[in-house]
Amino acid sequence: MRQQNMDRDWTLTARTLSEALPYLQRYSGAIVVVKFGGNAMGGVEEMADFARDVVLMRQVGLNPVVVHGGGPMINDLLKRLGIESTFVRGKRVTDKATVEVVEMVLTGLVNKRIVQAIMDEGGRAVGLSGKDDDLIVCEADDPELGFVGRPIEMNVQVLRDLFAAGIIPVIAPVATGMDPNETFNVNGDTAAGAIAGALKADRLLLLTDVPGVKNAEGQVMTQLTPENVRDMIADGTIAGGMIPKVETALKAIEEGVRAVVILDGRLPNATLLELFTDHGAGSIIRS
Ligand code: X2W
Repeated sequence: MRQQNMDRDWTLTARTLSEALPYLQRYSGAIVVVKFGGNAMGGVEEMADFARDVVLMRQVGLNPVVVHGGGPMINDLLKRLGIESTFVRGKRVTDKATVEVVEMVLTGLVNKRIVQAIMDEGGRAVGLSGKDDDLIVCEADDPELGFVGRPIEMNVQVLRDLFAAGIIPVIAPVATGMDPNETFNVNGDTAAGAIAGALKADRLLLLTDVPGVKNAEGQVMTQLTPENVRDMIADGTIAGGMIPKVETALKAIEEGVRAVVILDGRLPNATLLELFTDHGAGSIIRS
């Protein structure tokens, strides 16, 4: 319906769309893996905003893949069940009882919430875990961590089949092992990196709750090479929770991902800002 609404600069809306054309052309057919972390999810509104951006990506000819986390949601249920949980080097120590809760929360609650949000925005989404079609096969990462998996074999054909059908895959980071009945808990960033690497994705977007990779002065570095990142790890500028993220980025680039972006998923339209504007968002890492 035509509106004479003067509250908003509609000319600007039209110009923004027009300015996005070169980006839309550049990314046509591109594979973009988006890691949506539990801390970036926020409430119902933030989830709907994220879903709308992913549906828009698909609508303009990209092939988005969502790989999600859900650490805070796993913590909630473990707490309600009275199961203690600890982390070693950013990964959850996962015993038999814990891995059952992880699988229930990630492949059930969180995965279906995201699928539903994408459907509500008019897209088509199918939820999978690493077990479906043997998408992610793992071995134990470290005996100290129990059932935490490190991906050793990826079977991404199912994702290509979904792209061809116009369907957005939504992946929970739970994997199968070499032995029957094995279940592994995989760090969400690790799973997203392995999927992006196996697909040789054009972009891996790691949505988190910090603005990007910071230098020693605390400023966000907008562009980094893998060499810069290695130097910043060696001299201690990159520390703590950012280390697993940048290590995932380096590995993904080695495997053939063109660029990895670490950005704040709580920013409105974070993914669109990164993909379709001159402004960009967060820190881009590429050779
Ligand atoms: C994670 C999987 C979920 C995740 C966990 O159990 O919390 C390991 O630590 P976020 O929200 O992205 O942190 N797995 C091995 O990665 O969630």
